[in-house]
Order: sequence, then C-alpha cells, then structure tokens
Amino acid sequence: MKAADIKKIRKKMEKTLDAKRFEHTLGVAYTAASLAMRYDEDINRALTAGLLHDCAKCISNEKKIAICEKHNIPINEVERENPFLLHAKVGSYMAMKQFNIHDQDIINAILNHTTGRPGMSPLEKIVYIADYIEPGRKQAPNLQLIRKMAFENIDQALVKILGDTLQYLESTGTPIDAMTQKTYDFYILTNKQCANTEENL
Ligand code: DGI
Ligand code: FE
Ligand code: FE
Repeated sequence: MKAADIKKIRKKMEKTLDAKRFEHTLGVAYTAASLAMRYDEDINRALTAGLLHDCAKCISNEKKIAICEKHNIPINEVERENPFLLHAKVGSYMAMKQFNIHDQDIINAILNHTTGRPGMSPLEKIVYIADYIEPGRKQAPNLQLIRKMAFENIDQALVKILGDTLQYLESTGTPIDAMTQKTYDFYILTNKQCANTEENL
C-alpha cells in the first residue's frame, strides 16, 4: 500500500461520507496508525483499514440489504433487525470490489470491526480498538482508562471494550449478535490463560 493509494482512498471517503463520519474516519485511521507504531504493525495497512472501515456507513439500510442479497452475503437474524450492522460486511465487500484491496488482513479488519471475532489478528484488534477510542468519540464509559490501556496491553483493552459494549447493549435491550458474545467469551478465556501462565513462570 503506497502513500499515493492511501491519499486516493482518503479523497474518495471525503466525497462519499458525510462530514461527521469523515472526521471519525480520519480519527480511526490515525489512531490505528499510532497503535501500529506501538505494536510493530505496518502503518500503511493500519491507515488503509482505518480509512475504509466505515466506507459503507452512509448507504441506506435498504441498499445494504440489497447489496448483500445480490452478492450472496449472508444476513443473520440480528442483522435483519439491525441492518446498520451490515455496514461491516458490505464495507469489506466494497473494499475488495471498488477499492481493489486484496490484502486479506485489511479486508478482515473491516469485516470484523463492529463485532470482533475470536482469534483476531493484530491489525483487526487495532482497527476494532481505534474505532472505539479515536479522539472524536465521547460517549463510551471508561474512555480515559481504555485509551491508556490500549497502548499498554492491547488484549486487556479489547476485553474491556467488548465487556462494556455487551453491557451497553444489554442495558438498552438491543439484540446481541452471536459474534460479539463469542468474541468476548474467547478473549476472557485467553486472557485468563495468559495470566495463569505468567503466574506459573
Ligand atoms: O460504525 P461506528 O459507529 O463507527 O462503530 P461500530 O461499527 O463499532 O458500531 C458501533 C455500534 O455497534 C455500537 O453502538 C454498538 C453496536 N454493536 C456492537 N456489537 C453489537 C452491536 N449492536 C448490536 N445490535 N449487536 C451487537 O452484537
Ligand atoms: Fe463501523
Ligand atoms: Fe467507525
């Protein structure tokens, strides 16, 4: 991924997203780049995934559903009820088809940025976390703590975000996608196993 390609993607995002979403997109891209610096990941891939992660966000629910149906992208029950969730699947499809992204890790980072998934790559974790902590985000609880944590222990930050998200969804009676719950369960377990191993060293 070259600097010129990244600039083109940024220009395209500025045109297709509304001003607020574009501002958020820049925040995610640069926060992802900072986390990539911290965790020795490729900065340009983090920028690219960050810029594209919400590329389908400003498409109407009807159109997102139509795109999924046309291209045989499966829609689960929770996604049917909350079609905004589909912006991750549709976004990863558009990244491949419209932006010619062939890097599977970048595609996965876009695909899994809303729910996460068990066994995320470092880049997927970076985009998932950057989406939550970018400077423009103001509403989530524990933001100050999680922002610091993200640069200290990435897996601990991941579990905290997943836990807070699940709590928020439960408190508002919002249906939970099975993948969000699965991801939380997976990282609670792996973090515990890591802690136990450290204790026994
Ligand atoms: O697109 P963004 O707003 O930047 O961020 P996002 O794609 O991470 O979406 C955030 C929203 O997604 C947030 O309000 C919580 C919600 N969300 C995360 N997991 C689930 C979920 N919503 C439902 N209904 N079910 C989930 O499992
Ligand atoms: Fe999103
Ligand atoms: Fe986002």
